[in-house]
Amino acid sequence: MPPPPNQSPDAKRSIAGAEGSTSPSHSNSAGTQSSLPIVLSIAGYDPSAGAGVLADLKTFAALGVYGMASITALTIQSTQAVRKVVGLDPGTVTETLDCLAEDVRFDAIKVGMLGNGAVAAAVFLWLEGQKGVPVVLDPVMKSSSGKDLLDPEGCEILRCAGLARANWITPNLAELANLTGGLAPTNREETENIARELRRMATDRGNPALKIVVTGGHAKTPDDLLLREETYQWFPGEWVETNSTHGTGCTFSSALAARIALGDEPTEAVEHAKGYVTGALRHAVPIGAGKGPLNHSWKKT
Ligand code: PXL
Repeated sequence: MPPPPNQSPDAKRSIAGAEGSTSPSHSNSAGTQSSLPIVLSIAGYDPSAGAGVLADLKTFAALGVYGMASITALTIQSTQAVRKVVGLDPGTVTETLDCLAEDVRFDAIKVGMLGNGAVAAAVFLWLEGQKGVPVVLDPVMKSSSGKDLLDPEGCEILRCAGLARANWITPNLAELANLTGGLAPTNREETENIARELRRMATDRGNPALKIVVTGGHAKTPDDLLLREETYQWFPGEWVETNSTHGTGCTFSSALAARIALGDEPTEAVEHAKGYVTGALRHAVPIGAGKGPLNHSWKKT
């Protein structure tokens, strides 16, 4: 049975939560009543809540969408390092996703850490049943402390099924290099060239409309590049001096998914997501002895 519609898909929605409204429904631009957009995160579990589904849910709440989360892998970690990754059984992941999809229709889906090839294959197979739902793929491969968060088979699935299905992909510089099989870019021109190569790979897989956001957060000039169709657009970033950077990529991709669900145009969505992450970095306070989390609730503080 198809799930009930939540709201008209193309309605531009107000940001209920971010504006402080507690109302579960609000008017869209057409003046009709619509409910809260629903955004699903398919990602890993970080018990320190800086990254993974917990960070995603905090981001969704801050940006005024209703978040759901299906876990792909457990990690054993604190702010200091990832000690261990425990992948979930792919059948459990599919069952969870089916269970949710029988109940609601998603306005956007964010895919983050997948852990291994078996889970990645199950997720992209399931996504075949989610036609028309925008998918933001954060191609998570390694933790900032250097632990593998995806096995080689999983990386290959990102390059094939991932590039074929995603509407958006948000690699950082290292992930861009890994996906395209080369070196990480060191300047804007190289970033544009490698992003073009990634787009060519997506086009070869029948997906020329893939929007690529290369996040430069790890560079001293943390500018982001949006490549869509043949157009390159740079979003200048502000360097924030802080040790609280754990989960920056997760937060950016889930903020992007939230803004897409709210009806933003691509440029607007990237601007809003980047602004949200910058604010969350600027308002972060030290937590733990390692790389601490962002302050996801900064809009309320
Ligand atoms: O930041 C990448 C990342 C994504 N997802 C989970 C993580 C991490 C990094 O540690 O633990 C669950």
